[in-house]
This record gives sequence, structure tokens and C-alpha cells, in this order.
Amino acid sequence: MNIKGIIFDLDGVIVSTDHFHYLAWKRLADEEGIYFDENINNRLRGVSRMESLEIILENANRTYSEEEKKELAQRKNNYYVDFLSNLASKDILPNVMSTLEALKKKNIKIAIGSSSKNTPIILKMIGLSDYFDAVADGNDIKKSKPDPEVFLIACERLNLIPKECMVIEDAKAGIDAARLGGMIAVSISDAYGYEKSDYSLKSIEDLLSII
Ligand code: B16
Ligand code: MG
Repeated sequence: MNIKGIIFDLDGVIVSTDHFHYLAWKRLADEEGIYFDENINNRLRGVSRMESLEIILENANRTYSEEEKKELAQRKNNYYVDFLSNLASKDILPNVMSTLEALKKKNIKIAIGSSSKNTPIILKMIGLSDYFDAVADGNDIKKSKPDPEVFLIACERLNLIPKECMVIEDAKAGIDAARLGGMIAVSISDAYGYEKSDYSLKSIEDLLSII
């Protein structure tokens, strides 16, 4: 392998904002009387806000107009941003910073590839706005994971080609996206052991032993 760049998913890989997404959707679903649980939440990992809403509405007992859907998505995002209010660098997941520092020392470029439109505020709150060599996020794309668009943009912004890049993901949709984009797909956390992964990591620092 000649890996020159590593693209990290944000939510669930760098920081545990995935739990706040769950809490925000759960609050919205409860208000609307829609069944929602952790298993349904796992289907939302890496999936855009509006597509996530469509998955939640599979359990609704009425249909919602496009206007209502926009309001629901906005309401959920307001709850989510409220939950983020105390987010800080202490919330970066264990061993992430030491792994990123080790990659920098090896001259491996690092990027973020996230479906989240909240990526810029999250990076700011955890103190990593200027840390990565490139960032591609939900504001840059038309199609979210499993479409490879966000990773292809990250790769281009690193001035690399897909086969020189590795993607680290906690979402099956993200692993599918990495494979479709022609990158090495590495799963962790919720996606650990997913059969489409090229590698699965028990812990982020194990990355250093596979590159
Ligand atoms: P937002 P990632 C994804 O981030 C989340 O995993 C997913 O649950 C969320 O719906 C999506 O971002 C959009 O987030 O509502 O903030 O734009 O895992 O790709 O970093
Ligand atoms: Mg994720």
C-alpha cells in the first residue's frame, strides 16, 4: 500500500456527536409520536439530514408535506445544535489526537469527509478548524454517503487520487462510499467487522499498524 492521505469521517470517528444526533432525533420523534430507537438511529449514520428524516418517517402514521418535512428537519437541527453547546476539545475521542499527530509526522495528509452541514462549527468548537489539510462536508455535496462525492472532493482537495487515500468510517454507508470512490475502506466502532471493509480497527491508533 502506498497511502498518502487519510480521510476521517467526523461524527462517530473524531468526536461522539453521533449521540447528540440520536438525542435530537429522539426528541423530535417523541414530539411527533413516531417510534424511534437506537437500531433505527444506526441507519442514520453518515446519511444526510433530509434522508435521515425520511427513514424516521417510515414509522409515522401519517404523511408529511414537503413544508412540514423542512420544519421537522429544522427543528431537529435546532435541538442538535443546542446539544452541541458545550462541545469542546475534551470531547475528541480517545487516542484521536495522538494518532493524527503520528500521521502528520509520517507526512501523511489528513482530511475530514463528513455528511454534516454542521462540520465547520463542530471543528471550531473542538479547536481543529485549521488542523486538517482538507475538509469536505455536507455543505459541499449534492449526494450523501453511500455516494462517494464527499470523499472524492476531500481527495481532490488533498491533491491525491482515490487509490492513494484511505477512509476511516463508523458508518456502513461510509464504507460503501469509500469503496465506490476507489479508496481503501477502514471501519471502526459501529461499522467494525462490516464485510465490505478492507480493514476493521478496534481502536483508532491501530491505524498506525496498517499503513
Ligand atoms: P447534519 P458524518 C453525518 O456525519 C452523521 O453521521 C449523520 O447522522 C447526520 O445525519 C449527517 O452527518 C448530517 O448531519 O444534520 O449536521 O448536516 O458521520 O458523515 O460525519
Ligand atoms: Mg460517522
